[in-house]
Amino acid sequence: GASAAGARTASSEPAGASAAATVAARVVPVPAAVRAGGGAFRITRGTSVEVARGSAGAAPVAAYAAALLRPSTGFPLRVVAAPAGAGTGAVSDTGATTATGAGPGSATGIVLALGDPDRGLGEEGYRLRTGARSVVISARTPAGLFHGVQTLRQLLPARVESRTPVTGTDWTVPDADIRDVPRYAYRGAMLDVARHFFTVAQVERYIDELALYKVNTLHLHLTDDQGWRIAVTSLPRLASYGGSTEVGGGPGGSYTQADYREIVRYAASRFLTVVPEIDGPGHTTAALASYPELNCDGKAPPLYTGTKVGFSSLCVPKAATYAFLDEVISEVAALTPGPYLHIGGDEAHSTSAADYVAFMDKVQPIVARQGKTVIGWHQLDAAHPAPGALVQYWGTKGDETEVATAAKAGTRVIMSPADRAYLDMKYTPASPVGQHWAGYVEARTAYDWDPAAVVAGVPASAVYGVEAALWTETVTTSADIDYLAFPRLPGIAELGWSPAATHGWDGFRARLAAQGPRWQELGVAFYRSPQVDWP
Ligand code: TNX
Repeated sequence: GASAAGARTASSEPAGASAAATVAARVVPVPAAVRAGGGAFRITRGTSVEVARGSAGAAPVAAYAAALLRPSTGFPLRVVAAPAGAGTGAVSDTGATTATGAGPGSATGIVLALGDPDRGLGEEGYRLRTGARSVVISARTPAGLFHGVQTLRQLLPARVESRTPVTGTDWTVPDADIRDVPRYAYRGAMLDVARHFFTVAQVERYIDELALYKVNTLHLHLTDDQGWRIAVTSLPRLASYGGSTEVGGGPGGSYTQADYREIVRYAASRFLTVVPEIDGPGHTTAALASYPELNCDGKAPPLYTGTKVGFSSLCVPKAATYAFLDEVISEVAALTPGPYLHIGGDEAHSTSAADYVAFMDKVQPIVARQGKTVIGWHQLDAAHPAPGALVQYWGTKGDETEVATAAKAGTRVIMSPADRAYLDMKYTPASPVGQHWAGYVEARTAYDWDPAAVVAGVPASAVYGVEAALWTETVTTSADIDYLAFPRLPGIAELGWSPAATHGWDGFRARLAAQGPRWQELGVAFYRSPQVDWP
């Protein structure tokens, strides 16, 4: 469980061990370290959300926190700047007394403070301390504060997620002093918007679900055989024709550049980075159908609405292929503030091995010229991954020597083993949606593994993070997304965030059970796995 260090004796509140137990029974991902705080804190009608002195950068997170808590509590939760002269105790203090809000002149309410006096909170860590008069969240960055707010949210009763006031609720934050930093810098979720198209609103709904579990990266699989989903100004037929259908022959759809910018903006407001994927050389029928010159024989194939893989390829020897990729990648890169651009590279079964290498040798420099870091599916390791590139491992065997060799040479790995982290796998043969080529993936299977031990010979230091992937051949609605993602997504999220030493199925299943009522309030139609004792 979370480390239950130094119980304090100064108050009659629970000792450190029980504060840790309370937090470890509720919060996903389980925090790195929990001890006793200065007493429980009750949110009331008079509570404000305070931006600490010198913490102007915390204001957007304060506004977010207030907006999150207002509907269910019905409280005004005014966002205020720290009163002049009032010490919040949040930035400079390292001791218990002021931090708990006990001292005269200390802040009251929910306090957000930028600062890391003890050092070590890094880019995304936070500290959350309760006391009788305040709950203080401090962090070095707004992202850290945001993650701290997600913890605060999960410490409150599940009814806090209600969109209408729940009167008579005791909104008490249990006693705690949490110090929490992520295990991995990259904690992703992929959504395949190519096999079935999902609207901006549907993507934003998923972003909010991801943020609750401290996921910090949204990988959008924007192109595949069945659809091209992002408008490219210089190649308009990609979206207008290539985006005009989907698996099963429905109308498909595509994002305008404004739509995509909106997704990027919304993701950023939840501290998620968007990684766009332009898949190639395979998975490219939508592009090949839109522009005949991309085909070696100059003939456009028909649009494709089935679910086979591995039958399409861009024409590797043609110069037109790279002119095309240059246009696409430069436009997509310009719309994307994040550092990464995913170039796919999976299942290129209709491209010769030599052509595959030649293709990757040409595409990676195009990405680099746009100032982006390449991510590719792990087949890229069989070619020449560019210096600094990352690969995304989606195998199930763990014996791929080319992945180990590349990792030892510096290619970082994002772990998405299909038999663990593929959210499109069915839970059991009875699951109404999903596939099962990588097996059935129950809640425990999705959680009970170690990202550092997936592929033999990959040094633990080469593992950059984890990603839960949701392919959508069988997925058509937000309800389908919710069903497949919950409860497995929080398992992958915990693997990405919590220290390896906290790992344990028994503790996790108890925390998962506590999430059930929260999902009910949020309207998340989750899979009631029989492995979890849902309340
Ligand atoms: C394999 S995994 C694929 C996708 C499919 C998925 C279905 C990977 C990189 N490629 O094209 O959608 O299986 O589970």
